[in-house]
Amino acid sequence: IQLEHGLLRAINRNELYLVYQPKLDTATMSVVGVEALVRWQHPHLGELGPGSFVPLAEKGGLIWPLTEWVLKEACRQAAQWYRNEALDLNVAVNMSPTVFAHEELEQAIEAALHDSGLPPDRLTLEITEQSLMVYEAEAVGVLERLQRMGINVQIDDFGTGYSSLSSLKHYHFQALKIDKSFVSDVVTSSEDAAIATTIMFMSKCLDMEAIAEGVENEAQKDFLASIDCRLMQGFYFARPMLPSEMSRFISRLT
Ligand code: G
Ligand code: G
Ligand code: MN
Ligand code: NA
Repeated sequence: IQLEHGLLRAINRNELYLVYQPKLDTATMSVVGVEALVRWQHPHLGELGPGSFVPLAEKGGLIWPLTEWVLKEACRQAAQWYRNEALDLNVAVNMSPTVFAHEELEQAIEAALHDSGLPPDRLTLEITEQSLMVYEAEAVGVLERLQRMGINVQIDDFGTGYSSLSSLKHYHFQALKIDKSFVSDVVTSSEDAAIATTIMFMSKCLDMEAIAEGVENEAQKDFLASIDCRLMQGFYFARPMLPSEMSRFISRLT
């Protein structure tokens, strides 16, 4: 409860900040986008990760102001990278399921794009399968309108939810993110290897991309490459970093 009170203050006092983790096309070793991940520099507790306050925000009704802030800041940063450093990066924001019930969601996204000048096709929303299930009625119309504007939608943690296959019937997503729980043992577990291979095959048949998350070593990368998975994200390539570190990271890749 205390952390919750603090969160609203944190948003207003700029105690939150975003770090960004690259998503790479490993065939060309180029960055295809970055995922924004929120951090809280707490005045007494030090740096907090999203695991310690995002679930609280979801329960306590503060997820909306948090999401609004993240959207605004991520768009601002992406536009700034382009203007100041000629870095043309697609930025992805994680969306909690409950924000799809918020009537100001579309307005807030449009405002974040408009105020920053970021083109809609440089923004990606990472949503979970739960968003499609719990708020189905709301989410359908909202997602379709956002996609028509050019915004990308990717399914995060794919395969760990409940509604995966039926949701694929009704929507076209830009990409499925293969959850890191399948990637971590993909080399040694025949089950995980089968799941990753199947998600790859299915995404191809459905004309969607697939991005493997949580890639931590070369063996995982090589296995994924062997099943034609080019898009990867994980500590093996890069940890989430501050905006000021991105340009150097990218220039070292080439
Ligand atoms: O950065 P880290 O690996 O600790 O992230 C942990 C979890 O927090 C992930 O599931 C991630 O999707 C989630 N997360 C990170 N940033 C945000 C955010 O801005 N909004 C929401 N809703 N979730 C986030
Ligand atoms: O749920 P979501 O996919 O948004 O979660 C992203 C989280 O995964 C972030 O907290 C990020 O720090 C974490 N992450 C990113 N790459 C790796 C990795 O290679 N290994 C592990 N264990 N976690 C990772
Ligand atoms: Mn994510
Ligand atoms: Na994920």
